[in-house]
Amino acid sequence: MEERENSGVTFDGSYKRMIYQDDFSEDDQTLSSYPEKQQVSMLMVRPESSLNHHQRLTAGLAVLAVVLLAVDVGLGVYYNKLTDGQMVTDISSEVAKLQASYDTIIQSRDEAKKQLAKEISEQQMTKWEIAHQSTRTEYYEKMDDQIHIDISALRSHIPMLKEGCRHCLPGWTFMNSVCYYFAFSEDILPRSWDDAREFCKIQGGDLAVINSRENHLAITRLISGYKDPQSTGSTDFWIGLTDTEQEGTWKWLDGTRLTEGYWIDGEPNNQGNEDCVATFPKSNPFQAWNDAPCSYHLKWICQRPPRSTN
Ligand code: MMA
Repeated sequence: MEERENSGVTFDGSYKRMIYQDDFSEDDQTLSSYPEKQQVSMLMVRPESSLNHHQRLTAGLAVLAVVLLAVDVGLGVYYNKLTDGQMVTDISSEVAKLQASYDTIIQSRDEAKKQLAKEISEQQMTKWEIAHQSTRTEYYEKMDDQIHIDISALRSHIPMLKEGCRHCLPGWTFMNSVCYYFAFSEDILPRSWDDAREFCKIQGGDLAVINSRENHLAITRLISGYKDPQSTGSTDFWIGLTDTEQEGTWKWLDGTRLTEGYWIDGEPNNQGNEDCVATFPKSNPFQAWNDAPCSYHLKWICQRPPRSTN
C-alpha cells in the first residue's frame, strides 16, 4: 500500500503487473474503496502473463521508435529542403518578383499622378483660353454690330454726298438744301470757337446756324452715326450760337435770337465763363447742347449756301 500511494505504480520483479481501475471487477472493493488513488494499482499476477505483456510493450516501443525515427528523418529532409533547398529559393524569387511588380506599379502610379497634374493644368489653361476667346467673340460681335450701323449710316449719306458734289465743295455734305462741313476726322485738330469759325469763313461759310428742328434732328442723327467708339478725342462740335454780346441772350451768327434750344439738362450754366455752344452726338437729340468756354478746342460744323446749279 505504501508504494501504491507514492507513485501510483509499483514494480516488484516478476510478480506484479500494472492494473488500471477498469481492470477490477465490480465487486473488488479493496481498490474502489480508495477513490483518490484510482488511476493505477498494482496486484500480484501470474509470472507468464507478465512476461507476455512485457514483450508486447517492448515491441510497441520498438515500433514507436521506428515511427519516430521515420518522422525525424522526414522532418530533417523537409527542414533541409526548407533551409538550403528549392523552397527557399522559390520563396525568395517569389518575393523578388512581387517586389519588382510592386516597384513597377508604384512607378506607374507616380507617372499617372504626373500625367494627371499635367492634364489638370492643361485643362485650366483651356478654361482660361475659352473665357478669353468668349470675351473676344463678344467684343467682335459688338464691333460687327457697330460696323453694320456705320455702314447703314454711311449708305444713307451717299445721296447727300452725291448732291453735295453737285451743290457743295468737296468734303461738304448737302442736307436740307444747305451745305455742311463736319470736322469729323481725328486727323483734323480741334479748334477754339473763333479758329473754327475762321476755318468756315475761308471756305465761304460760317459756323452752322441750326435754327430749324428739322436741321437740328438731321445733324444730330448724322454726327451720332459717325461717333467712333474708339475715339478718345472730343465728341462735341461748335455751332454758330453764342451769348458773347450779352450774357444769357443766345444769338445765331446770322443775328437771329434763339427760339428753341436743345440743351442738356442743367445747361446752359455758364460755368466759369461759357459763351459758346457745342452740340453732342446724342441718341436723345432734344438733350444735345452745352455752353462751354469759347477757348476750348473742339470739332466744329460749318455751313454755306449751295452752288447754283443751272
Ligand atoms: C461739365 C458741365 C458743363 C460745362 C463743362 C465744361 C462736362 O460738362 O459742368 O456745364 O460746360 O463741364 O467742360
